Parts: sequence; structure tokens; C-alpha cells
Amino acid sequence: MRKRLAVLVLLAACQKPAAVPPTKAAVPSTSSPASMSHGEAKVDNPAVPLDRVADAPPRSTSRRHRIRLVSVHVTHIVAPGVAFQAWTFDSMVPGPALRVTVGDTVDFTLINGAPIPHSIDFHAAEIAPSRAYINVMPKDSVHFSFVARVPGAFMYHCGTAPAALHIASGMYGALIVDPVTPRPAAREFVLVQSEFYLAPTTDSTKPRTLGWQKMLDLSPDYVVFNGVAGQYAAHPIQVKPGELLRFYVVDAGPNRVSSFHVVGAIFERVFEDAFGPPKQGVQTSSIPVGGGVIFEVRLAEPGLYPFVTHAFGDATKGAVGVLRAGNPTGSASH
Ligand SMILES: [Cu+2]
Repeated sequence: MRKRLAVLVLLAACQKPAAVPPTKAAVPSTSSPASMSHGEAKVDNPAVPLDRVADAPPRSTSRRHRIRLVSVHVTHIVAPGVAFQAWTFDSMVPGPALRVTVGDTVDFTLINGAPIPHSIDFHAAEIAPSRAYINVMPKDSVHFSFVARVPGAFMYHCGTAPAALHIASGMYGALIVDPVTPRPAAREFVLVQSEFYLAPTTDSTKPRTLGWQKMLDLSPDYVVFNGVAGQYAAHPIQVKPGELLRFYVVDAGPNRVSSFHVVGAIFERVFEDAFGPPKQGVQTSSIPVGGGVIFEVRLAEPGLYPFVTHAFGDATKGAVGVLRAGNPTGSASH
């Protein structure tokens, strides 16, 4: 009898849900270390994977761009120990950063290497969606071309219904369209802000699936720049004090507006729309979901400068990075 009980206890222990990354946090500690304000993510943390550098691709030299993207389903690491069943362009979340110049022709092909229909929608294109943004069946492809007419930082994404499901699963990216007259020389970066919604699980060994109800409730588990929570805090971006920095920031959503801000700096110029003069002397600027904004800024002195969405609940969920200007001593808050 006792042996049978022991077996039952053992079975119960085996069936106990494995530890999974928390989706609901307790009220956090208020005793932050003195060395770091705005410490929404730990600086210099090798435990966080660096998915990609944030550097923008170089300005285009060709006037015709043969761009081919493949829709693929892969496992994507959102945070340490958090694998997600992602739907992607070219196996990346976000998809590759693309860059063309006003007047260039984009000669585009989407190949569907996934088991369900996908599509593409380029916000930089002026084209009939019913012709170009059609659903592509598995193993099929679609081809179309367009001329980029308007400069800016544009989103591209899968638009297959429900679009929220395809975007929240990882199918988005940034397309920079440069003006014909080049912008002043600068260090240039591309950031795509987006959200991840995780379904509850009891098996920590399997990649997480999308939490549809959380997506409808606008309650993400992670809000990130370039696909990974806090990756540029864990791996700060090295820059020089005083040099001109230019950020092409796209908000892929699918739900949360970005309130982009660099702690310790004021944006010299903000290009919210492609035509017309930029705003000057801006502390924080919002990027609508499905929009892109270009930010220019200089950092006044050596130091660590966090960049965040100033919607700090979202920064706490991972939308935070750090610029390391020069070789500072000490550290920062945030
Ligand atoms: Cu899709």
C-alpha cells in the first residue's frame, strides 16, 4: 500500500508543471542599485542573446533592387529561455532591413516556404493590394514591382487575415527609403519595436505559441527592439560623444504605440513625415503602429544613455537599449 502511495506521489511529481518563464510579475523591488537608474534591463549581460547589430544597411547604389523574401516558420528566441514559434520573413524577426532610394524600382518576389498562406504589404509602395498583396499559398510565390516615391522609414508586413496573428507571430520589417539628396553623414541604426504575446504553457521544453487572447487584450509579455527583449541593454551600442546618430524606428506593433526617447538627450531633428520640415528640439516622439519616424541626436558627453519607449510598462517588458558614448566610467540609472 505504502509502495503504491509512493508511486502515486512520484507520478504526481512528474506531472507537476515544469517551470516556465513568468507571464505575470509580482510588484517589483523598490531598492534599485545606486549605480543604475532606468535599469529596466541589465547592462552588459551575456545571458541575453544579441540577435543582430542595430546598424542600418548602407545607402543603396543600385537603381533597381531585386528583393526576394521567403516566408518560413522558425523558433525565435525572445528572451533568455523563451523560445517562440515564430512566422518570419527569411527566418528572422524582424525580417531583414531593406534600403532603397527615392526613384528606385523594387522588383519584389515573395516565396512561401511555410505550410499556411502568407503575403506581404509594403507601406512604401503605392499599389493595388488586390493585385500585389494577395495570399500566397504554400510553395507558391508572388511577384510585383513598385517605384519608391516617398522617403522615410516604412514598415512591411504580412497582411494575411487575421493580420494581427501574422504580425504578432513575427512577420514584419523595415524598409528605408532615402531621399535623392543624401542626408548628412551619421552613424545610422534601424530599430523595429514590436510585441510578443505568449499562450500559457506547462511544458518549458517546447517553444511558446502565440497567446491570442492576450493579443486581443493588448497585454504583451514582451515589447522589444529588433526581436529580443533588452538586447541592446545587454549588449550596448558603442557610439562617440558628439557624433550625429540617426535612428530609423518602425513600430510594427501589432498594438502598442512607441514613445521613443533617449535618456539624457534631446532629438535635434525628428522626421515624422517624409515631406516638409522636421521637428526640432524634441524630447519624446510617438511612432504610431504601422509607422516609422527618423530621429537625429547627439550625445553630449561620455556615458551610458538608455533609449526606451517612455511607456515604461513596455520598457520594463524589454523595449530598452543603451548607447555607450565613448568609454565612460560609472553607469546610469534607467
Ligand atoms: Cu503571414
